[in-house]
This record gives sequence, structure tokens and C-alpha cells, in this order.
Amino acid sequence: MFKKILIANRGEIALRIIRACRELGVDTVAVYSEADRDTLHVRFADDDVCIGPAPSRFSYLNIPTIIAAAEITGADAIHPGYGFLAESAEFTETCAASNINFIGPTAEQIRQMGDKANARKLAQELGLPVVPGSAGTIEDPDEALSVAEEIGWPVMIKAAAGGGGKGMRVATDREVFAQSFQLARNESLAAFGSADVYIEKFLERPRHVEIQIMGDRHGRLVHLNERDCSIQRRHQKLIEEAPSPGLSEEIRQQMGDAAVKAAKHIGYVGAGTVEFLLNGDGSFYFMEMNTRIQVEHPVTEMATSLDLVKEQIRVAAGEKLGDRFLVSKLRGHTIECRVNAEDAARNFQPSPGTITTFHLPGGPGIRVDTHVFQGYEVPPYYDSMIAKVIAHGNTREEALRRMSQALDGFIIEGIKTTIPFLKRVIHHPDFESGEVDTKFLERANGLLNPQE
Ligand code: MV4
Repeated sequence: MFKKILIANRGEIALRIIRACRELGVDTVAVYSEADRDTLHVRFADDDVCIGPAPSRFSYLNIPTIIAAAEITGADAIHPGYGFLAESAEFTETCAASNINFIGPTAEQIRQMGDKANARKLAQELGLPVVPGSAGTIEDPDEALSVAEEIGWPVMIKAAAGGGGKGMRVATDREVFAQSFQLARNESLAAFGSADVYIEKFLERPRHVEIQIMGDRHGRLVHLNERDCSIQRRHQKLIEEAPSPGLSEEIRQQMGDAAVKAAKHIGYVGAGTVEFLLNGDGSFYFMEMNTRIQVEHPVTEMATSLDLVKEQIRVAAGEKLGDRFLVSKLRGHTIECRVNAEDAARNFQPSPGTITTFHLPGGPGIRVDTHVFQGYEVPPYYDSMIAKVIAHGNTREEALRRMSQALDGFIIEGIKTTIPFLKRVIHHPDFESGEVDTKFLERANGLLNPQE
């Protein structure tokens, strides 16, 4: 096992990783920006290093400084969390070159899946269902148009370097296509440094269902069933749950097998997620693979009793996935809500500032992952998520009731949060009945501005 792990992240995930290390008896190093000096991840880590000014490009994204921090403190491994450097093949390679273990997949695996057009091609070659579309990336607008005409309108143009919805555009007909295609290429170039795009048929009302997988270095690779992440706003997930209300046992097995097949093919090591789009008729399509632990991993943890972060560390240290992974059925029902420091009535604009009063909910089946506390100042520089509340119950109804009482049990003053908005969402008839898809928030009038 490792002796000392540096956590190259901040916020609730940094705390989450520190807790896992404590359980494993491994020392921890926190790194922090100047804006994060007075935070819990710094307080709870055994050692800490300031890595630069507040903007993340100067701190949490600064590879040489983070590597230096690991070397100075004698850390033998780095956990990247999610976001920041979690899916940087370059960072993974730099760790290897510095004799530091990266807790995650190999640089090669990150590259293979990071190129979404390549991942799609790989899935297709393996016989996984993929949305009808281009064979790879397309540069020529005329060629792209003929592909679009062939698969039928509307189509979606996606950035190969994107993922998670960045650099995506829908084109409804041939009149708008040329412009959309050019815009998508420009956006992609500006955002990712690559103009490469590919084309898919646009599915009108799919669900987003993803399979959690975990692989070790000894050839064992298992899936831990699904999470339904259909409630999104601008490609940010708001609510996730498991099991998916839209999945039959038969389709669940097919989707799980498909995820394992794709990940096994590249010899995947660590925690990962294979994303699918699911249609109302049960048909599903491979979308992309994320090569990291995700924000919503506690949903799977509550439903399986596994500790995915501890398992990531064990696998990275060369341990085998234990037999506990062979019985991975989802127990009961689990729902997670992401609480953001945002004003839903003002187009979800960030609401940084000092939290003057803070009280957490609790009770049976409730877990809250948060890094904030009374007196904490939410900085304006980073993601606005301040807490995740996860509710587990024997049935979906019980989980929903527990979530409802938990959201009512928060007292947060000094900043605006999305809690009132989340309460309206979980009490919406379509959410209560589990009938949610991509367009749910667009359809659900009144959720954003109750006074209107
Ligand atoms: C799609 C799609 C429809 N058709 N692809 C990709 C990234 C993810 N964040 C959303 N993505 C989508 N890809 C095709 N071919 C619709 C979405 C989508 C979506 C999917 C599930 C749940 C919510 C969504 C919100 C916006 C877009």
C-alpha cells in the first residue's frame, strides 16, 4: 500500500479522498490555492502545500508545481479526484516520469477514451450499439452534409475532444447545417485546441444512463450497474439516481455487459463510467467513457455498500478486486441532489460569499458530502457545488421522502443555494413518477421561476 497520497484537488472530493486514506492508514498531502487556505481539506490532511494563486490554471492545473509538492512532501501517489487534472494524459505521464503513482488509468487509456470520436469507433468495432452517424471525424463541410442527409435530421455535431456536452450543436435541416458545422468546429478549436468534430443522429428524448465500472491490474473488470443522470441543466447534472426508473432487468444486463466489453478491450484499470443514451423503447447507444471517479459516485456507494475511492487506491497499489465485487446488485433506491451556491431565479448565476449560518440534515439513509461550514467563504473561482445530499431507501418512494426531508433540513444563510429549486424538481409529478429525460427541465415550466 502507498505511504503518502497527495490529493490534487479541492472541495468535497478532496475531503472524501482524505477520509478514504484515513481508513486505509495512508498519510495525506493537501495542495491548495491562495483562495483555499482556510479549508477543511487543508486542515484534515497530514501535510499541506500552497501551489499558487486562486485561478485554477495557476494552481490546481499547474502540473510542475503539483509534482514538486509531491516530491517535497515525499508522496508516493497522487489522487486527482474529478475535474482539474483527472483526465489529463500529460499529467499521468508526468507522474510516471517522476516515479509517482497516478491513482487512475494509464495515459494511453485516458487518450483512447478522451478522443470521443475514437471511443465511438472503438465501441462500434466491438459491436456495441452506437447512434447512427459518421465513421470518425469529418473536416469537409460537403462530406459532413452528405452524412447528415443520409442519417436524417436533426443531427448533432459533437467535438471529438469534448465530452460532457461541451462543443455540441444540433442542426435541424440542411439550410442551417453549414453554419452549425462551422460554429461547432470553431467552438471546439477555441475550447479544446482541436477543431475535430463528428456527427450523430440527434435523439429527441433520451435518458442519460451510465454504468460504473472498476478494473484491477490482474484482468478482473466488473460493472456496478447504472446511475440515471437525466436531470441536467446545460450539461451539468443536478440529480442522479439508481436504479434507473427507465431500465428493465434485461436491458440493465445488456448495458452492463456492453460497458464491461468496451472497458476490458482497453485493459481498463481503476474506476470508470461508460455513458449511454437510452430511448423509451429500451434501445440504448454507447455515448462516451469517463476515465475518472465521478461526482455522483456516492449513489453507487450507497446502493452497493462499496467504498469506490478506497477501491481506487487499492487497485492502484496493485491489489486485486476482492470477491465483494462479484455481488454488486443495487439495494433499494438511491437519489443524489447537487447543491450549488447559485441563484436559480437569476439564471443560476453563482452566489459566492460567506456562509453565515449552516446546519446539515441527517437521519436514516442520508449522507451529505460537503466541504463547507459556518463562516466558510464560497470563493468565486471554482465550481459552485457546495454539497451533495444522497438519500437511500428501500423503495424509490422512501428515498424520495428521505430526500425531501433532507432538503428541508438544511439551513444555509448568507448565500443563495439551489435547494429551493431542487425541492420543486423532486416534487414535480414527472419526477415523482420517474418520467424524466433530456427535455424535462425545458418542459417543466415554473420550476425555475415559481412566481411566474
Ligand atoms: C446526445 C443527445 C441526443 N442525441 N446525443 C451528450 C453529453 C451529455 N451531457 C448530453 N449529451 C447528449 N447527447 C445524441 N446523439 C442528447 C444529449 C443531451 C442529454 C442527454 C441525456 C440527458 C440530458 C441531456 C441534456 C442535453 C443533451
